[in-house]
Amino acid sequence: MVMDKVYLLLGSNVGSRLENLQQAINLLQKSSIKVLEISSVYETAPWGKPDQDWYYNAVIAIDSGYAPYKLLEICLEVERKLGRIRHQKWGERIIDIDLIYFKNVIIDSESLTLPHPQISNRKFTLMPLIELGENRIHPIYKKDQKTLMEACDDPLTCLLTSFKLTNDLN
Ligand code: PH2
Ligand code: MG
Ligand code: MG
Repeated sequence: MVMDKVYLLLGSNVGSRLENLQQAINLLQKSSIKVLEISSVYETAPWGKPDQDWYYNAVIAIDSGYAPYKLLEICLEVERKLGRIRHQKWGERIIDIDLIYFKNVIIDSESLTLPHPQISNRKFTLMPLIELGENRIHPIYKKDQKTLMEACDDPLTCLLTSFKLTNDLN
């Protein structure tokens, strides 16, 4: 059932953006994370800090036996392996892997907030998310993804591309 899934948002706006997203999927799978579904890739205007290049964003649904903090650690490790250096909040990045939903878990701690606190403010998150499950209910707002999208006033462009990401490691 869709509520049992874990959703990650991938983003890149530095270097070979498509390749960076694919490498992130490959490395997650090498860390024993099963990638079940992959959304389309969107080319998206930078949110939060306009003077940077456009992003490629995609959402993946995964099946991980890991608990939330362990999964977070693995995502950060994959970001490091791909050469991410943290400069500025909302600034440019080779790769960003964010936990969006972890089943129906709600956490609000220093290092992790679940669901991701910005879901309902970002079209670049909602558009790929809707592809993988528009009926999924946000455990705090109690609204489905389509309703969140209709209420979202993010004006930034989100272009559907025809690029494909794969979970096939060969
Ligand atoms: N990530 C950010 C800041 N701004 N803008 C877009 N379009 N896509 C992102 O993934 C993104 C962003 C911080 O994580
Ligand atoms: Mg992010
Ligand atoms: Mg992040």
